Amino acid sequence: EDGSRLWLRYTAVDDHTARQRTINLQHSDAITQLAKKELDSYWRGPSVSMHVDRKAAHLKEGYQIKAEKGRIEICAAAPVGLLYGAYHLLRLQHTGADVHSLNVEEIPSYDIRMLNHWDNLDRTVERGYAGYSLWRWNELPGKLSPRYEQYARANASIGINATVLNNVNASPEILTLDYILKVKALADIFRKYGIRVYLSANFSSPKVLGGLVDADPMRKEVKDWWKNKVNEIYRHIPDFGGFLVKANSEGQPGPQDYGRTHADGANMLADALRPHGGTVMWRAFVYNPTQEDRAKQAFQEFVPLDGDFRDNVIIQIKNGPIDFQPREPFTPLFGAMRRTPQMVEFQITQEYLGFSNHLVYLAPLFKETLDADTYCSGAGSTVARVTDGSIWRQKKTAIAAVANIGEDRNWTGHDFAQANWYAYGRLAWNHQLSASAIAEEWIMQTFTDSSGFVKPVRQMMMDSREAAVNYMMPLGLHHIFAFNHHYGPEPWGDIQGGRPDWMPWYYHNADTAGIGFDRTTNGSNAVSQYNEPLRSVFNDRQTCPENLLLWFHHVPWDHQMKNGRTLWAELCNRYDLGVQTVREFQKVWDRLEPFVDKSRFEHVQSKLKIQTKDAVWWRDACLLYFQTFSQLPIPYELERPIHELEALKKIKLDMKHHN
Ligand code: BDP
Repeated sequence: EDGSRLWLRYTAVDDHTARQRTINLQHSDAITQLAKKELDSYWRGPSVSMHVDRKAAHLKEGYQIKAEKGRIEICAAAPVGLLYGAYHLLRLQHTGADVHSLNVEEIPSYDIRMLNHWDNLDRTVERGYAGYSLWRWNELPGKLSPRYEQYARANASIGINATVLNNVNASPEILTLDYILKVKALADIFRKYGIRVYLSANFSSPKVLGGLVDADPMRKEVKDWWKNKVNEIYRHIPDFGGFLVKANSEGQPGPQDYGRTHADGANMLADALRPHGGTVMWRAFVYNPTQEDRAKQAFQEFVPLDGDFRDNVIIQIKNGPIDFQPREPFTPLFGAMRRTPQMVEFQITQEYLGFSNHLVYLAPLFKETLDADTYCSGAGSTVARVTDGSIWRQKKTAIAAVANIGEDRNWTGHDFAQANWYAYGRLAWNHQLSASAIAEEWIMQTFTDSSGFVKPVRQMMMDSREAAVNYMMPLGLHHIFAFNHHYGPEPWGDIQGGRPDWMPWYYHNADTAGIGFDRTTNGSNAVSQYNEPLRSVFNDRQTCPENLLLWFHHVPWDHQMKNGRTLWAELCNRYDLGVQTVREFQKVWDRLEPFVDKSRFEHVQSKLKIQTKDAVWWRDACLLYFQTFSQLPIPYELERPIHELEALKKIKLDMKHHN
């Protein structure tokens, strides 16, 4: 057992079962054939007939399933809907559901349900913790790894229909003909699974590849270069999805290099893609080392451009205003641009959550953002509804997440990190699903359906994100990671002459008076970017949710929390609770040994050991360091630190960040 089968552990039906039922279809296209093949091989229930009904267009890529009188019918508006319907049936079968009486209608929450790979052409993966890239560029297009198809199947089984193959810090080389042909080879495999390929484009490509003097989006030569390039791509990949662009961000080139706006840059690409039906995902992850609070910059940059973007541009916005922290409020840009399609970008790879060493189930984090109310159009204007087209019409809706997939046999490094890929796909399909229900179906398909296993593991998963917040950055603390690799704690971190907005002190502001970032009307005034009532709620220390307190306020050490503790005592208790919760996870897991194969049992067991050690490291580092400001004892009922602060400061991890 090496974890490579993910949640797809269907066992082939025997001849006898196969003779009991038929799988009928009225179409012979490749996708419908594939749906039939999956059911022929693994379906143990009643006979199934599948048909495409073009009149059922409201289903988009969704489907209806009706089961009655010993027959099942799947109806969809497009063949891919039948494939998703087939996987729906197999999921029901493997989670022990009744399949004899069904009346299901599923319509996806988003049109484009996308993974972003931060994979470089040398096969390193930026922020990847599961080995080298899956894409063997050196072997493509001639040699095709069997994992390409397995990857596509896993994605299709949860409804993912789009993939960006290369890093947002994009090498221009991806747009050379050599690479286009390699990409085509992958696109040809993915197509059968309903997946379209997209690429990250480097804004300077016309200069670097085309030899033009610049990449100014208002110049005719530059526009023509992109048009020709896009036409060339579509000649080889007729269903190419479009471009993802990181521009004028962290050193990447962009339209502002030529005094142009983000809209000018995005529109130029949108115009080149439009005749082919392609889309531009233009990222809002922009910030500069200025006096302005980093958390405010994307909003300031993009809101004035509302209405300036073509309708095949979608602004791709990270869930939080800083950067995929263990907890952030939602980015206030959501809902602030009424005439511009927006989409959420999540991070599945655990850059800030213990890499592939920590068990952190991310669905609760994803849900927290999707369910957050922006109040942009009255109460109930959640981020989910702002982005899924139900508040403001948009031509196409989308959602993206940075993948955690690599060459490791188990795909994601940690066996439980598979659940984050799975959960993202399920939520992209249906953002109404609960984190707990998704965990449960994942566990049943990946391990076993014994309730003696499912219940405690589901609980452990559901508690895991809050545990990580507690032992890393409770009460709204953020970005106090070690420089560059972002694995361990480094609240003391400071580099002479380094960018302030990359230094932990910029974010925690600890001093003898207290700790936290004052983003109130007296401070950076980031609260003003939120709609009422949030603005007032966040602005007042008494009403600000305590889990975001130090995000919005600089709070005195003796501030009284709702439970009566002082801030300092609460901070100590939170860190300690994080450690104790992970110790509990170890106990839970060890007890479950009889339910799990040896290799996955031991693998997870050893990862939990690392997680527990790291949690203690985080707690000791943060409390000992912050204690130098608070000058207060760690409450005596709590476990004592086992490290010396000076020794912790000397830890240098050999983790290079490939950029
Ligand atoms: C940060 C990562 C960096 C990415 C950047 C981005 O540290 O490696 O390039 O985000 O999203 O989280 O562009």
